[in-house]
Amino acid sequence: MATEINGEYGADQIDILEGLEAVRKRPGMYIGSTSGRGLHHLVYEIVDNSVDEALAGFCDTIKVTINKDNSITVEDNGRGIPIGINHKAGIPAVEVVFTMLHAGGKFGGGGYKVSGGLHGVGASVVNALSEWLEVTIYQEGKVYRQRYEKGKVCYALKEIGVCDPKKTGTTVVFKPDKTVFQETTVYDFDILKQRLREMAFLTKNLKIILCDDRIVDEETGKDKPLVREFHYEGGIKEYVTYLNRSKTPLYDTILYFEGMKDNVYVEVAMQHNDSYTESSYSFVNNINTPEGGTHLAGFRNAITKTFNDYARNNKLLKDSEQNLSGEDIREGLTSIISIKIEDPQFDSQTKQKLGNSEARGAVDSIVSEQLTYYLEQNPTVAKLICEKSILSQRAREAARKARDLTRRKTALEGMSLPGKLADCSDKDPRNCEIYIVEGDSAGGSAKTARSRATQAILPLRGKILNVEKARLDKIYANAEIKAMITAFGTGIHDDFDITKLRYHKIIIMTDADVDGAHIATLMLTFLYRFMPELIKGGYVYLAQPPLYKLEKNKKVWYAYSDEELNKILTEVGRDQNNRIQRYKGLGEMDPEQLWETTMDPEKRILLRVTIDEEAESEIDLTFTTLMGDKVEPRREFIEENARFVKNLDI
Ligand code: TTJ
Repeated sequence: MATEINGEYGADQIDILEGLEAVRKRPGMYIGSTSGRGLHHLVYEIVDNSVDEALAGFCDTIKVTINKDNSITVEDNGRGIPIGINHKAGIPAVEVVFTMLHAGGKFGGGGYKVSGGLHGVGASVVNALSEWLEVTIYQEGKVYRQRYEKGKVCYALKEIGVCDPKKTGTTVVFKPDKTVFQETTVYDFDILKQRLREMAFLTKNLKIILCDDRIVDEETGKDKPLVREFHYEGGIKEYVTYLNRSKTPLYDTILYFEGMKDNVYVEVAMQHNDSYTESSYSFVNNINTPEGGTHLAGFRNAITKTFNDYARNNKLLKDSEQNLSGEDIREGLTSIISIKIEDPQFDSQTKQKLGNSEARGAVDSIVSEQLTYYLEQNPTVAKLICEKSILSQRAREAARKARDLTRRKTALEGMSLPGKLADCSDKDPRNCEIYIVEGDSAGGSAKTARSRATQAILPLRGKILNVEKARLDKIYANAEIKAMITAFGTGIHDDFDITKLRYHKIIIMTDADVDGAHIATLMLTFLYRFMPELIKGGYVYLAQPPLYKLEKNKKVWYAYSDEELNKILTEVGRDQNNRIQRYKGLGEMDPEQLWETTMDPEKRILLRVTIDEEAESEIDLTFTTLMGDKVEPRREFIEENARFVKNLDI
């Protein structure tokens, strides 16, 4: 390898700078946005380069550090970015990497660039959007460095010292430019943790370390870095184990299929659990594809066909019985489909759905062939899955009949709203809100308190059905669920129509205690599983009733947390005659108080429920953890708190 270092710049440099200027002019075009999301993408763009080196077989450890000043250090033990002159550009290859815009795809010869952050734009974009960036390369016993500011070279690549010739690798430190990332330049440990863990799952045997150097021990005042290590020998097999960790698996093994066909590398891991919902996550070149695409279609086709063949051949399904549907076979299935492909094509609209047709065929044939063999070798597992699917088929049939019945009924009798609903008079959904209230007594107070024109009240009795633990037929037969569906007006599943939504705010109002939080979670689970569009569209809110009422000299204060109570007490003085009332539930408030504290649009606080799409696999876990029957993970979660709820003041 050439080690000559060139400090001269050719005419090409001009174009290069113009390239990076374009990135600074329109950063959103390159990294999606300049919000917190874009800020975190910078890290993924850099880490992806090291992951590529790991996939090529030359790197097994990547360390990411959030430094005290919110700059980021990424270091790997790969071969080190080449420092020799790139003859086309006339500058060292490393400088090409950081200063020339790459359209992605091939670079540096040999192999192909596999991973690539959401936008796969590369290191030069990160460089352009950084106040400064420094790269250090360890190669053949020497250490090289170059620094850039806002994408511009500060000095030519230089040798800065020597190192153990056995040490090789690349270290990049960058500080995001606050004039670009105006919303925030503070990194969120949990967001990085989430994605880096996912990357480690997707690349077996790669160790990724995340370190937060900002943390200081409260007692001693000394630095106390927070460190997390992700290293999975089993790769996506361990991912499935992780996703099923708070569920009860139907059988012990994780089914795993792997192969290469038509230049598509396919890896699939799957295991059923005893629940009724499917959790499938698909990836292309380590990027999540929430909308699926041809690879997912190939997988679904393969398992539907293979299980039906198996069930017929082994007389688990009689000749007179219908084929199992894909949904039946996927009931309670947790799966990861990960493919690597040279030239991924994403659908033009969402850019999230894979379009390559060779991916469909490759996944289909690899899974069909290996699953058929597996089922023949493991009849006990095969039978368990088929029996579960047959039960699902029967429940689905019963549910369909129940739905048809209600459809016919509504067609005959016209849309009849649930009896317990106190509807509002305004008919424009944009002005209307519906409060889903726990318990009849709180419901009664809310009905008196409400503003009749725009606020509707639907009281629900006690705990609502846990849809994670019930089959469809039982869910559709549940009175509380039926009441919600008819009140919303949107229909459900195939019939779902958001334009028929009768209220643009759906507000869940429960007691401010553990039981109330549990009921709210049950409702959110139902909404997330059956009408996710309502959550994704931002129509779902949580009301925030106060915890305390404080009276002094005929004046009244309400506190929504212990912290707030203390603050008020400090302000008004902690006298004897303070009257502090702790609300045990909504039922203890009279209608005026309920209006004033929780329902008055002028004064109330609402939390809007949102879904972080990049963390959907974790949300799934959130629900199963809260709703499932394993006690330990549940306690952990309650301590960690909900990450799918974001604050919004109205
Ligand atoms: C490319 O092919 C020849 C041998 O070196 C390969 C390479 O560039 N490997 C590589 C790049 N390892 N690590 C990187 C890298 C690491 C970071 C942190 C950032 C960037 C832009 C690249």
